[in-house]
Amino acid sequence: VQWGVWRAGGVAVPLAVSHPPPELEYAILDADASTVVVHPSLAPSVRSLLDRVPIRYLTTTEALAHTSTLPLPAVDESRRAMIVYTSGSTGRAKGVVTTHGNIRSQVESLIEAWKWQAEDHILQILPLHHVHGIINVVTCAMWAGARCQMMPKFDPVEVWRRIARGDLTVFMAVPTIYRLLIAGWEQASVGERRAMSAGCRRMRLMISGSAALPVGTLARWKEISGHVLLERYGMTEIGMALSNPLDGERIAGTVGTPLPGVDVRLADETGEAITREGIPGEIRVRGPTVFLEYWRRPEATAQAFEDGWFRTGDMAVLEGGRYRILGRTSVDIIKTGGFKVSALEIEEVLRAHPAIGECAVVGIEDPEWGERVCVAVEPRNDIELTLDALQEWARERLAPYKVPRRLRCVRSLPRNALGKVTKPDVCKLFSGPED
Ligand code: MLC
Ligand code: AMP
Repeated sequence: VQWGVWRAGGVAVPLAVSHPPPELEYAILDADASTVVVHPSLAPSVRSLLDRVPIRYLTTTEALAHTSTLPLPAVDESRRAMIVYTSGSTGRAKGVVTTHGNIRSQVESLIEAWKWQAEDHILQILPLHHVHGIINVVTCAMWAGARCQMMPKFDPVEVWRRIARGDLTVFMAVPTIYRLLIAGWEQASVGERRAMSAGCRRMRLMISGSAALPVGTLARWKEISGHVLLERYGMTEIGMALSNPLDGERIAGTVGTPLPGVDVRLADETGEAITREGIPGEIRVRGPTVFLEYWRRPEATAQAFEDGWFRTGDMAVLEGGRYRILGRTSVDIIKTGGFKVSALEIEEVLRAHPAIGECAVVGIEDPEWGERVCVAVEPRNDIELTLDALQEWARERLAPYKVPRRLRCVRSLPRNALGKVTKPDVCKLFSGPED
């Protein structure tokens, strides 16, 4: 569907199959979609959503049966190609617009750096509404003429079964997935383990990204698979920017050097470039891989750049010519299972709950998920609130990975002298044992 939309000169907006109706509706309306194409299995829920809005609706079966003889337009590289929705530190999710030229640059950079070939064979296990799955895996594979096998939902047992067959050459995942695969390997019998590890050894490349790869996960994966995971760093707005080398030493805890065609630098608070090693700064990125705009948000687009450089909001330091990520400039951005979520966006939705007076969402460090979404609540009118009830309510309104995993009810949230909630103190509320 995506490549058909592109050939017809349209803009493709990948949606998440896991999202509840309010999240889908937000993206469909915000993107000004003219047509929604859905697989028949998802048709009932999406159809009812579109009853209220005049949008053309097609199932994939209908789309395939539709044979048009209209001539295809010439598609200019500067034309908009894709909008991917991403959470930021302000307001609701923003649509990141990339042009055909941006996508070509992102893909060519990875094909060169990681030497994609037509003989490659990758298993696609990631969600398709984010760049890791849709650009790094699917688009790179198709561009290289490689084979891309789609797995609709990640399942560690099924992934290991496919790896053990021994015909995959490249694998890409987020750190949480490697953790889940390690747990799957450890539960297998000795014979199964041998076949699983042998399947890994037949691959030429295994990559981790989208969140910090814990050094322990890297070490354990090496014991199991024989691979030192290639860790790289990217973002929806810029595609991939930094990568450990394909050939040469991969250093644990670092994300390597700029990818081909990507300009990267560190900047201090005044925007001045930092050239000395060991001094922390914000990662800034420039070049043809960088997105065009946030859809219909010219102010947010303007604020995201300084002197032509995109401000990532990630802090890093240079060590021996390689970048080490230190964290983010905003406490309100949470990375959980490789998904970026906004604390402010979740708070806004939760405030509509009848038992919530005020709330504060934080990301609490977690060995498996990177961070877990946790919420501290001031109950409204002393109505009792349980985590189960809150989750059930939230699942109907928020993507599954935005649903809080822990809840603390407090008489009043920690605040500073100006009455502003202090998030570091909110984090401390979760330092005790789980409920
Ligand atoms: C799920 N669970 C979580 C959770 N998500 N617990 C805590 N935090 C989370 N975020 C729990 C559920 O409650 C459930 O528990 C169990 O895990 C299984 O739930 P699930 O919904 O079936 O999870 P699953 O589908 O297995 O999802 C896990 C995952 C997924 C790791 C496969 O998070 C994933 O696909 N992550 C990849 C995200 C990604 O592609 N990001 C790229 C963004 S682009 P119980 O107890 O009920 O069993 C980007 C740029 C770049 O970042 O650089 O790439
Ligand atoms: P997204 O906005 O969903 O595209 O997520 C991009 C963010 O993921 C970046 O801004 C980083 O915070 C984070 N990220 C991506 N790769 C890495 C990595 N290798 N190490 C640490 N953080 C990463």
